[in-house]
Amino acid sequence: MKLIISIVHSDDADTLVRALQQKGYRSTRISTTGGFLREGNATILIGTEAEKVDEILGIIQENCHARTQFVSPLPPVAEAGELYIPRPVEVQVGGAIVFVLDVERAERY
Ligand code: 2BA
Repeated sequence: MKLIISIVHSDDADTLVRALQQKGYRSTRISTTGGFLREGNATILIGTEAEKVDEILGIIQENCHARTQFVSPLPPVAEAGELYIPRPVEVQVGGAIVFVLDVERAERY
């Protein structure tokens, strides 16, 4: 048994969960926040048999898209009279960050 943890853009999460459901895969969506951008994203947990992992990774890849976002860096400590003009920095986010973990035991009561 494996646990797939996938961090995706909030806008892709519903489509991904629906696509998984259509193929018969159960999932759980958690609302999370990225440490760098400090913006909302979504973490999708999928418990599955080891032989299904590749198909699920394919579904994630199909439904999650990379995006470019701009971050405004924090202003440095400025001397009196200095003018700081922030220049947004471009970062590429996603499509999806995926971790595949071994599950020692899974039960459903
Ligand atoms: P954030 O931490 O908000 O990061 C958003 C994007 O900012 C990242 O996209 C990356 O392109 C950039 N970035 C992150 N840290 C950076 C840094 N120290 N310097 C420069 N640029 C940086 P992704 O790599 O696609 O990550 C998307 C989201 O996936 C992340 O949102 C975070 O929530 C999660 N994530 C990524 N790598 C992770 C990891 N190793 N462990 C746990 N969560 C991770």
